[in-house]
This record gives sequence, C-alpha cells and structure tokens, in this order.
Amino acid sequence: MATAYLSMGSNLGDRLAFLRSGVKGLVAAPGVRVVKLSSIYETTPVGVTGQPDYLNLVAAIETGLTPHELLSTCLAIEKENGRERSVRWGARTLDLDILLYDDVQMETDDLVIPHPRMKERAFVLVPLLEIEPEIVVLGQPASVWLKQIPDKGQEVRYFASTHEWIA
Ligand code: A4P
Ligand code: MG
Repeated sequence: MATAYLSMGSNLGDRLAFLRSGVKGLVAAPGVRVVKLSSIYETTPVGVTGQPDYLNLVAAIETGLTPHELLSTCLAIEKENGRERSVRWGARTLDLDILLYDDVQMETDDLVIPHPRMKERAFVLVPLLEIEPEIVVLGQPASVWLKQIPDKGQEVRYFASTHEWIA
C-alpha cells in the first residue's frame, strides 16, 4: 500500500458539484481508499489570468495502484466529469493531479512525481498543510515552501467544509 496526495481543482460550471463528484469518483475507484480530505478553498488562477476563480482541495489516499494506474484513474474521473482539454492551464470542470506518491521521485513523458509545480502553488500547499502539517516535499517542509512563495496575489480563501464527504 502506498500513501498518495492528490490535488483537485475546478473553475467552470458548478465548481462545488464537480469537486463533490470527483471525490465520489475517487471513493468508488478500485484500489483507492480516501483517508483525508482538506476543506475547499477559493483561489485566484495561477498561470493564466482572465479565468474564473478556482475551487481547490487536496485528498490523501491509500492505494494499491501503481503511479501510472493511479494516473489512469485520475484521467478517467476527469473525463467522467466533462473535462475537455484545449488550452494548457485553461479553465476546466475538473483537474485531478497526483502531487506525491510515497517517497517516489519519477519523471516519465506522461507522469512526473512529485508534481513539478506544487511547491510554488499556494492553492496546493495550503490545503495539503491543513491535512498534513508536518509533511516534507523534496527535502523541505511544505510550510517552508509556502513561506517562500513570492507574494504575487495568489489568494487562497476558505470556502467550505468537506466534513460529510467521506464516511
Ligand atoms: N502529468 C504529468 N505529471 C502529472 C501528475 N503528477 N499528475 C501529465 C497528473 N498529471 C500529470 O495534464 C496534462 C498531462 O500532465 C496529463 O495528461 C498527465 O499525463 P492536464 O491536466 O491535461 O493539463 P493541465 O492541467 O492544463 O496542465 P498541467 O500542466 O497539469 O497544469 P497544472 O500545472 O496542473 O495547472 N490556479 C488555481 N488557483 N487553481 C488550480 O487548480 N490549476 C492549473 C493547472 C493552473 N492554475 C490554477 C490551477
Ligand atoms: Mg492536470
């Protein structure tokens, strides 16, 4: 069994419903057990401007799937939730990324772990730290990565609880 952390985001349509549905997809996925779920945060878009704000959360899972099997599961859940890929970093109904998978470091054409941009992203680090305050990412506490993010207007505001979402 491996412990993995996943990041979920939505900034199109009924954002909260897409996150709810994404979590349901994870709970139902063979080989995946959702063990922790952060609160939901409303966040300003990073990378591209002129997009709607996102809702983001982070999930901790235990899984018997390999990293690539887990990626396939994530892509299938995105697809079930109407994800269409057009512009990179474009607005999306549901984005489901693998942040961490045990202590694995890997770089293949279609999968890079740890997620290469996670340490610069408050919308990932804030929810991750909520469920895992002591976690270390690439040799440094996530809390230190968060402090090192230059203040470029990356806002992360508490939006809603996910208390009832996993049994
Ligand atoms: N891929 C490689 N590594 C991974 C990984 N660790 N987890 C590949 C998941 N996928 C990974 O992703 C393209 C391909 O990346 C996948 O098919 C997989 O083979 P994608 O989801 O189609 O493309 P994308 O999400 O548009 O691009 P990318 O590079 O994943 O974007 P990011 O870096 O995830 O950024 N601002 C806020 N506030 N909140 C957000 O959630 N998200 C993004 C997306 C930008 N700005 C944001 C947010
Ligand atoms: Mg993605």
